[in-house]
Amino acid sequence: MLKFWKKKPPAADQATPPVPASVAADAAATAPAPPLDEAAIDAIAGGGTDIAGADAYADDAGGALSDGDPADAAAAADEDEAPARRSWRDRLAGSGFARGLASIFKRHPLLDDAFLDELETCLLTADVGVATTTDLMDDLRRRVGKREFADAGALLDALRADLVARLKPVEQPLDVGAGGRKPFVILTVGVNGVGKTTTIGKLAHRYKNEYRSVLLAAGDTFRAAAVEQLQTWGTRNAVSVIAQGSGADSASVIFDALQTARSRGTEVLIADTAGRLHTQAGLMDELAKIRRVLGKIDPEAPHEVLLVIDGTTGQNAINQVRTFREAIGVTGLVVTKLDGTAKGGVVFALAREFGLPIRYVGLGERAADLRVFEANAFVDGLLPASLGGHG
Ligand SMILES: Nc1nc2c(ncn2[C@@H]2O[C@H](COP(=O)(O)OP(=O)(O)OP(=O)(O)O)[C@@H](O)[C@H]2O)c(=O)[nH]1
Ligand SMILES: [Mg+2]
Repeated sequence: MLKFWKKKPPAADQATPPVPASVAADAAATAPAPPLDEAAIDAIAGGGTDIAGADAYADDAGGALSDGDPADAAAAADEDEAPARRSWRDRLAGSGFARGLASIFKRHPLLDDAFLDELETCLLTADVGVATTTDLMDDLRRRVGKREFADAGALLDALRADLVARLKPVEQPLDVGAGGRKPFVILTVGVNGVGKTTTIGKLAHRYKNEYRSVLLAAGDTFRAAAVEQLQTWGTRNAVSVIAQGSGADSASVIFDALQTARSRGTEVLIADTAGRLHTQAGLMDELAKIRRVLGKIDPEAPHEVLLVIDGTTGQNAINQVRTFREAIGVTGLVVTKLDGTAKGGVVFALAREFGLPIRYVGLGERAADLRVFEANAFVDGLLPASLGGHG
């Protein structure tokens, strides 16, 4: 558990270390612009200077249609109701949470105290949170007392409906075409190892499938391998990656990328950042700097700050949201690794505590495993109606 703690976190308040020569050479070939300090960025933002070497980038916009309605068709095919639902179920059925629930319904055909107690324990163990679990169980116990449910199937229906109702308010998909912003800038943030870079790769894949032009910014200048990891996703999806060489400053990489995206008319810019803990004041300050610097080109950028949460994290996710919200503001969440975890209940805890939109969830490591969050499909994946002997 708590995978992100396993990675050795970078020393607190440390300045960005230089990138090794091999990566630097690779990155420099892609984007030779030198690191910028904020004064230089001010000068550039004011003067509208073009970035040196921007022409050298491969043109990912080739063939991309800004107003392409075929995108809807492709997206619709991808999100087609029945297969999408099956896929949620396939992915979530193996999770510890879903298996725990399935086992309770199988072993307790009668709605007795043992059944209710086990259900309560399962919800708590899965990190649904004490407050939500108490609400849910008080309601179910009251209704069982009034003999409202004929059998476990009827109770399951009520539980499913209640869970969906709790998640519906945070089912707010991200519309990167909204407001005609070009580019729509997404900044991804989160603690170490939660799945930021992987999520960016998956998003690039998704938006390309919607015939949008996409550019990625390698704003994680902290770990050399991070640039390579993003470049691999870029190559896989035929999307350019803006990176800088040795000693790069994260804000300047993302600033460069925004300038490039503007000059190319790119529709979506997604920026990676280094994983950071709330105790690393220097790294948290860096996020504020990124926001300031982007604001010099587009006062509304970033248009979306996506906080990526590891679904196996448990209640610690609540602290993470709080900290990042204070440091940079968060407009949407991505909950990853919901496949195979016993802790997927954190989604309910997050919904209750913050009401922040859950934009996407990660149901596996492949590009297609990032799903737009849907309350119905999520609950159906955890608790199929068939568990209660129905349908
Ligand atoms: N099973 C599963 N694994 C995932 C998912 N999303 C990401 N991962 C895996 O989680 C690990 C960490 O992912 P990264 O994308 O490198 O995480 P990160 O937040 O960028 O990490 P840092 O840059 O080190 O902070 C990788 O092995 C990913 O394949 C998911 O939805 N399901
Ligand atoms: Mg990363």
